[in-house]
Amino acid sequence: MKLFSSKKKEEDTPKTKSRGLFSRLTRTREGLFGGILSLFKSGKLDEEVLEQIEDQLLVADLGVSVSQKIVERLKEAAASGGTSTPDEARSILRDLMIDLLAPCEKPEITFFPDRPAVVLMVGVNGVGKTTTLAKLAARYKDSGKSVMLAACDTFRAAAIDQLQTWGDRLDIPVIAQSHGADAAAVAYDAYSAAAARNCDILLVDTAGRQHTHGDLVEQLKKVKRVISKANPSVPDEVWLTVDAGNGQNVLSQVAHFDEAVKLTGLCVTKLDGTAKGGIVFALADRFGLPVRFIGVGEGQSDLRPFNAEEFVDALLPELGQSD
Ligand SMILES: Nc1nc2c(ncn2[C@@H]2O[C@H](COP(=O)(O)OP(=O)(O)OP(=O)(O)O)[C@@H](O)[C@H]2O)c(=O)[nH]1
Ligand SMILES: [Mg+2]
Repeated sequence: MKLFSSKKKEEDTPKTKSRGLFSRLTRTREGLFGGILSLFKSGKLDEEVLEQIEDQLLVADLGVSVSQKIVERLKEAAASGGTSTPDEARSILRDLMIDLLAPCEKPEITFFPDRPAVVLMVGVNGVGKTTTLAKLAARYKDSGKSVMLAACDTFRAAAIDQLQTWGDRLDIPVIAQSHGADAAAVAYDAYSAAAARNCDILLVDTAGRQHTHGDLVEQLKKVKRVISKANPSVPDEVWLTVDAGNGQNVLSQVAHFDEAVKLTGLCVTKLDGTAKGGIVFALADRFGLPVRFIGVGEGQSDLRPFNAEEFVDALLPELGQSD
């Protein structure tokens, strides 16, 4: 077992400091909600306009069920005279969107005085698991927690180095073995090391795997099983990272991973680079799992705790801004 730790901490430069969520969600906002608000402005919400709104919602990956709910609600409001101005229509849409997402707001996790909390990060290849884990490590460290990382992606040759580079940058210890080692054994050792050092939190990186690949999913189950031999209460959290750009595909990823390892939360990444941010609504509607954090860039500070109101306000421009 290797225990890496480095002394040097890179200062946060102004470039890596967080910018407003509004500026990060431009593509989804412009691709979707700008168009809807223009439709609101065009006048009455008649059948034709509502159909166009539904089409826009579907294209933006909100999914059939959410799109229908929104259109039904707008239809009801229109029938009772509640959408006679574009502002009223926007406000109804905003409230409904917040109501859909609010049950998924739960960024906090439980810490324990006598043992590390354990978060197992899972997901398909390349969605941003390792980067998200590193951003989380930075966040917990900044809030005064002692953090340890476990390099349980022993599958991809460069994965251990990638996590180690983050560990060096953040001055956070990384527990790793060599490429090809048994990921479950690394997880077990990492928990023992984190417990021995009285760490507050152990963040476990795992290899990307297709949710449809039986053997790889079995290996992941083994990681979960073996770490629980070190302490039957862990892992406390199993979070699936999904790339928002994958659109509707993320729904089957969630279903498969949940069945295999019982998810306790989602991290939705790459919302900065996609017009498919509407998938967060489809996820909320279909699974109701907490959306813990959202990724809005590659930098260390580009991770936000998910907040329904903030998210909706970043997607839905004020009417004066939608032109
Ligand atoms: N724009 C953007 N890029 C991101 C975000 N999160 C991760 N990335 C980038 O996505 C790429 C893949 O990220 P990784 O963290 O290596 O993904 P992974 O899921 O660990 O990949 P595997 O371990 O190979 O399965 C990297 O270039 C990251 O910088 C995000 O929120 N926004
Ligand atoms: Mg990775």
